[in-house]
Amino acid sequence: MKVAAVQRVSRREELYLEELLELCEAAGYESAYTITQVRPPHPKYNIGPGKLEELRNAVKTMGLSKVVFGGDVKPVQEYNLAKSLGVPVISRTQLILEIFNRRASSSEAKLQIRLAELRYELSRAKEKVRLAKKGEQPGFHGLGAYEAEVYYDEVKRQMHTIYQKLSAIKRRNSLVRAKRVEEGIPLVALTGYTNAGKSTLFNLLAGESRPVSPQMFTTLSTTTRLTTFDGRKAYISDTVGFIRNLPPLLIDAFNSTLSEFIYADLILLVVDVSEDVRNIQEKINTCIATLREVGVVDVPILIVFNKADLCKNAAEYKIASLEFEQPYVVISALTGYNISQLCKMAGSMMGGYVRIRAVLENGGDSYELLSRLKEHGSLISLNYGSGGIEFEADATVEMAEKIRRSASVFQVVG
Ligand SMILES: Nc1nc2c(ncn2[C@@H]2O[C@H](COP(=O)(O)OP(=O)(O)OP(=O)(O)O)[C@@H](O)[C@H]2O)c(=O)[nH]1
Ligand SMILES: [Mg+2]
Repeated sequence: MKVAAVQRVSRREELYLEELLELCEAAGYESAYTITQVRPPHPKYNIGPGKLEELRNAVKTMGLSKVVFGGDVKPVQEYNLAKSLGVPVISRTQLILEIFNRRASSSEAKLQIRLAELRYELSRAKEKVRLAKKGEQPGFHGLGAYEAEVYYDEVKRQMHTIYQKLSAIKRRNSLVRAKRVEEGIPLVALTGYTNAGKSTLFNLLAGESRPVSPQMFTTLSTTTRLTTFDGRKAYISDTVGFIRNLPPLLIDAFNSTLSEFIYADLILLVVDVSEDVRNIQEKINTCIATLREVGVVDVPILIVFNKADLCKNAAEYKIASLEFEQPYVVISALTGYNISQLCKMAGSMMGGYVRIRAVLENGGDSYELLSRLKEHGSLISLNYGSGGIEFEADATVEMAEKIRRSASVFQVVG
């Protein structure tokens, strides 16, 4: 479907036209015409009258079927624009919702998106009821003010049902989480701007084949797998990416997915280092701000500069001019470059393990303990001697404590 992409920003605001075009592509649109304008929003049409005329011509002569705005458009402006142009007009929030809708596969993601859509409708319906009452435009969906209010209540009722379904899923997720905590195996969460290469890295580390693509928001729901970092077992999770100005209603709707980050033992913040420095900085800032917004305050973060293969030796040079406080590593998830260094750093930063040396008596209970140790840690050396079973291992804190209670010799070595 051919559309026009319109980006109006006020003075001193960034245009981000490229990102708008990428979003259009991800939604399945062909941006056949683009308009940019730097001016304060026109109260009636958002863009100025001259640009409106230009847009109307383009829609007519090029047979465009929709107009996509890169910012948010007020209901009254949307109404006036659609009336003047003769085609539907959508805002950035709706565009992102459309992309999410195309991608959602899990029932949780579907519910979360439906909730975000309803929230969007609700905020618009409120405004439209107000306008209809003032006689400024017909009510919602061409309904009068009374019907619009009925519709408004119906939206609220649907939202309530979705909340209930989502909280059942949330309870199930928290049970899974509780089980993981009981096991004592750390959780490492992949985060980052959309398209940074999170799923590519996840596939490499977990031996998986989750979908990967150059389009934005390929991943929407969370997958968690067991893997090892530097010989230490850990769960790794891949989930939805961030974007600047992520509509608050999407943050709210995806809250249960995003808040999982709070329970992580380490966050790998994946950043595409092949972009220009300004973009990289902006994306790091967006990601850190979004993490703070969902309540992540004291989880260690390792910045993973990915796609180093695309910028040869320039990566370190670019990184030197960036501002961030976290430790970092430069990798390529595609070629596997420096992955062992990443694993080493992640293994030590995620915590959760202690290196122990211990001696257990020969006997059934000890074998049982050792086999559990293999699940909750890793053996480094093992000797069966006359004095018992002597071994060195990395064990989860819980497992080390179990061993301490049964061991005749027990030492924490690191
Ligand atoms: N050259 C190069 N390309 C990469 C690398 N890592 C990922 N890519 C490419 O970048 C694009 C995005 O990768 P994904 O793994 O889907 O990124 P993501 O962060 O999971 O993206 P979303 O799920 O859409 O948020 C794909 O085309 C990958 O092939 C890398 O190290 N080098
Ligand atoms: Mg992905």
